[in-house]
Amino acid sequence: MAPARLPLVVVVTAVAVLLLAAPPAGAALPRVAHAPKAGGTLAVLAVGDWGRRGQFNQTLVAQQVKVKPGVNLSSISRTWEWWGRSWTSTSVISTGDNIYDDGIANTSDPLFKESFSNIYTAKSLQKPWYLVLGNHDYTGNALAQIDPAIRNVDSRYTAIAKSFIVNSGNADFFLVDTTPFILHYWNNTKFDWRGDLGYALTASKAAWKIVVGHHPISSGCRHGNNTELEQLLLPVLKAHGVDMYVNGHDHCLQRISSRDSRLQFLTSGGGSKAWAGKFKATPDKVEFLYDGQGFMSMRLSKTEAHLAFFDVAGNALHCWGLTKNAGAGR
Ligand SMILES: *[C@@H]1O[C@H](CO)[C@@H](O)[C@H](O)[C@H]1NC(C)=O
Ligand SMILES: *[C@@H]1O[C@H](CO)[C@@H](O)[C@H](O)[C@H]1NC(C)=O
Ligand SMILES: *[C@@H]1O[C@H](CO)[C@@H](O)[C@H](O)[C@H]1NC(C)=O
Ligand SMILES: *[C@@H]1O[C@H](CO)[C@@H](O)[C@H](O)[C@H]1NC(C)=O
Ligand SMILES: CC(=O)N[C@H]1CO[C@H](CO)[C@@H](O)[C@@H]1O
Repeated sequence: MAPARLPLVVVVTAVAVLLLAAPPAGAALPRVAHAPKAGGTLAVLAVGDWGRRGQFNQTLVAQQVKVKPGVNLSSISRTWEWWGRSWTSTSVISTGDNIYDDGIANTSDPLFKESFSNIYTAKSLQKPWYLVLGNHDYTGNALAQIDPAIRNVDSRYTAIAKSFIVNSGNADFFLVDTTPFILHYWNNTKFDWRGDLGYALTASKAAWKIVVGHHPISSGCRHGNNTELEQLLLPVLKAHGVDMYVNGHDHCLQRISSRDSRLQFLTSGGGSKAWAGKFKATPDKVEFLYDGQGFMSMRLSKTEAHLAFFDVAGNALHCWGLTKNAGAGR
């Protein structure tokens, strides 16, 4: 059996190498440079599935960020003490479904201010927001959200393209547009950015490689794992040693360890409406799952990542650490 199979394996490997080594198919993914102060630890918040004019506890989640300096994490673990004391985010990541139910109609749509500018008023949120689009953004005018004119309305709103990279010193964030890969929504291979992503991941020198997309790959919440992304995106992430895949779409907070790679699947989709009360099985290891609202924070030094999920009351629900050498949770 083995010898008969060999030629096929060789061919497949050759094709894979070719694909990975090939220059990007289209234009390379656009980039934003956002490094913290020299030597500084990177502190990033991630929230998803939020824009509902403050309803469904969107406002509560937005306000909890404000009280973070008072959060006492030492009751959870000593490791977290330094983390709790020096809370300052350098940026915010949005995992998509930014504006419900149908995105915005144009860059002057009042819904944008009602669901974004007027809600995220906390001082710690007056930072660049890097956003991916979700399926609900697509049912409106998706292009309006990536139009530079949107920054005349609110200068924080940084979605410079459907897929782009944020170079942030200790970490590179690869924001990718998953909706075109979901057959249910769209079916057009001209939006296949996987070659560009693979190329950029190969070139990345950052300690942490973090890919952000709207749809989950592996999930125990309502939508479950996603066949298209498991087939199309997951192999690229594994081949390039990506540390974390951060997504929304499922309105929950969730950490899952990949069954066969270093990848952590992190869902931060609790920006407003939650409590779906529906769960799916995933073959990966569910480390933590909270069905309600909240957000995620990450602090990244070159060798350590400290992450936590918070609920609407500002409670730290689940904290964990990753180290670069061990490459696994502690
Ligand atoms: C909002 O949060 C409060 C406090 O946790 C909770 O009692 C309420 O059910 C939440 N509302 C919604 C719509 O989820
Ligand atoms: C934080 O929690 C720890 C452990 O419960 C406690 O000893 C400490 O006094 C608390 N600190 C503050 C500022 O509340
Ligand atoms: C933008 O969208 C809003 C909401 O649909 C609409 O009221 C307004 O007329 C639109 N503005 C322009 C310039 O098209
Ligand atoms: C997507 O497009 C391909 C190629 O045109 C076609 O074979 C396939 O059936 C389409 N899938 C859906 C779900 O429309
Ligand atoms: C595409 C895929 O692998 N889906 C899996 C999601 O998880 C369930 C439960 O383990 C599997 O049955 C599916 O095959």
